[in-house]
Amino acid sequence: MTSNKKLLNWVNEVAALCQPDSIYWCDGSEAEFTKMAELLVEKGTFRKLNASKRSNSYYAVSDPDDVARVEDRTFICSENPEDAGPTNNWKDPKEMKELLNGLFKGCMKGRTMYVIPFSMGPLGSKIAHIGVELTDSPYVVCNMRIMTRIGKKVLDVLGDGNFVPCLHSVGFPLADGKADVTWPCSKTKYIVHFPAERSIWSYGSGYGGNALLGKKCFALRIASIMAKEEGWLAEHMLIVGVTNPKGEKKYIAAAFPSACGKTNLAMLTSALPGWKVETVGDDIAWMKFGEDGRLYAINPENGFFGVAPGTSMKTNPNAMLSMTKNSIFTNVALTDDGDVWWEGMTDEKPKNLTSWKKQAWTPESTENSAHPNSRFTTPAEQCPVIDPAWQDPRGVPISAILFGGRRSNFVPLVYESYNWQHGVFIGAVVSSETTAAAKGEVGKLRHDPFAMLPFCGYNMGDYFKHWVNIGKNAPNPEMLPKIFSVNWFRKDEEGKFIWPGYGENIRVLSWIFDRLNNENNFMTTPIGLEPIPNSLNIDGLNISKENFEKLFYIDKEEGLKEISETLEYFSLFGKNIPSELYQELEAIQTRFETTD
Ligand code: TSX
Ligand code: MN
Repeated sequence: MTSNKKLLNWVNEVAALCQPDSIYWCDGSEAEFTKMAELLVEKGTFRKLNASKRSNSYYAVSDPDDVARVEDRTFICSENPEDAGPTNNWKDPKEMKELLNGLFKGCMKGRTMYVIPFSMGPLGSKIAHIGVELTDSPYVVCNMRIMTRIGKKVLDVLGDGNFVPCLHSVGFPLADGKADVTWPCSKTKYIVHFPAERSIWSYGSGYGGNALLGKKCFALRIASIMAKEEGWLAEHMLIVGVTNPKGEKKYIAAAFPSACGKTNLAMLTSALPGWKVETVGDDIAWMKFGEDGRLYAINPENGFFGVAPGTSMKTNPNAMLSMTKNSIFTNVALTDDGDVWWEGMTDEKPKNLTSWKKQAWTPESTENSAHPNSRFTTPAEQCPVIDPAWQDPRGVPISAILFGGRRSNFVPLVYESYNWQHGVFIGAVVSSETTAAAKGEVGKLRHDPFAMLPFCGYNMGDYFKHWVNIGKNAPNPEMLPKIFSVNWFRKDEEGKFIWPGYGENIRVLSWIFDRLNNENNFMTTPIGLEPIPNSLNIDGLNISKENFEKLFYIDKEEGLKEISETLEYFSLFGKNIPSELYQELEAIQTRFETTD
């Protein structure tokens, strides 16, 4: 299948270490997917869903201890601990290799080792990169076939070229006749990145971002390191195309922390007539300067791995319509007629369900029927509003970058940065209130710079510097995207959301669109450029004048408090924080002190 020496040698080395019973090279065909899915049905991992409800779709539940990314078990093993920085776990690469070699020794006994060549990005795109995942999990193979482009066609493009080696094991060997379980995994978990050799080793988990190594491990952590070294950007961003009633189209990238509705914004149904939003990607953007000096973005993924609860025909009809076939559902609930359900899918709850914990469930049950982090895996091409250019190898030209979080106060509905460097500051100070979807206290403000906190593969201070440098080294500074901050989540005194959000967010996108055409629809404030009165279209919205003003009100006292808190946060990164960010902080302070 390949004569790539590095690949053949590595597969042999890993086989000698992990001792699988057999090795299987994935060709990526439909027939192969079907065979693998049937194998998983036989093992009891998959259940085929009712084909008259959802054709060619499968249902899985995980071990209750293997339901989410394990950030405390995630490591960046750079030579120098400072290169991992204060926001990552670090261990000496030699020590870590020794530890992992111990764990991986014989870990695939009694299993097949699958070789999955995959491309992050359209095959042959100059912005795309190739990886190869070795895994003992057929569940991973099925999900990788939806989430990335896999198989023979990737080996053809790879030729003798280089790739990112991604080694994965569920850490549950079947030695000496040990019986398998429906969701094999291990209590011991390690998600490890080696920046020097650009490789990934993942042990003990079969779930999502821990196991589908093309996504968070490669396309964000390793790619962010490659991007810094090579002068491009690997970001936790959705990409959308927005068309106005005149038929003008612009592409926008946007970074939001988890549970802020990235997938919903990526597939937004416009509440304003004549406006249209189309999806390029919902999670990751790789961006490089084109020959014309503009920043071009690709979605390195091939599918959506979305959080199911809260997704409905009301909140995101395009996501619901995407997953009607050829999809995998993990940790949602199962209906009596062999379909899936989750909290928030319908107003009325089904009378009987089997919960993700395999227990009988009724509306009277106190526990959720679906795990809060339960997921759908579905092909991007099935999205009814997928953008015509979503697979364009050149990428799409980005005109604006949005940063947002969940903030009940202080941060206005929308404002624009004064310039690129100020925009980098806005990205660096993103913080978001925690939700019930994650462990820990609810409603607590957490910093999540650029929504990259768990995903930056190097020192976050150096990452800020890289963003500053992208602006300084831009081939044509005039062509840089404009940078905006958005916040759908501001609340009134009664704790109610002021802004209706969802499809109405097109009103904010339309104001941004006009700014991109250099319309004079803004006024200056200490923190940035806000819409002038009447420039944001709220026709037909049931929102009082006072509440509308509250959406944009900037309190000086709160502002000064934010500044001192930000100073404290920056000090965490010591000398790695670029001086440019301190300049921006000072400029904001001065603007606050000179306005009343
Ligand atoms: O995704 C969301 N978006 C972006 C949509 C394109 N959510 C869900 C966040 C959790 C994933 C939102 N929640 C948004 C939003 O814009 N806004 C809100 C807050 C909100 C919630 C409920 C209402 C209004 C606002 N309900 C009613 O007004 C009836
Ligand atoms: Mn994400």
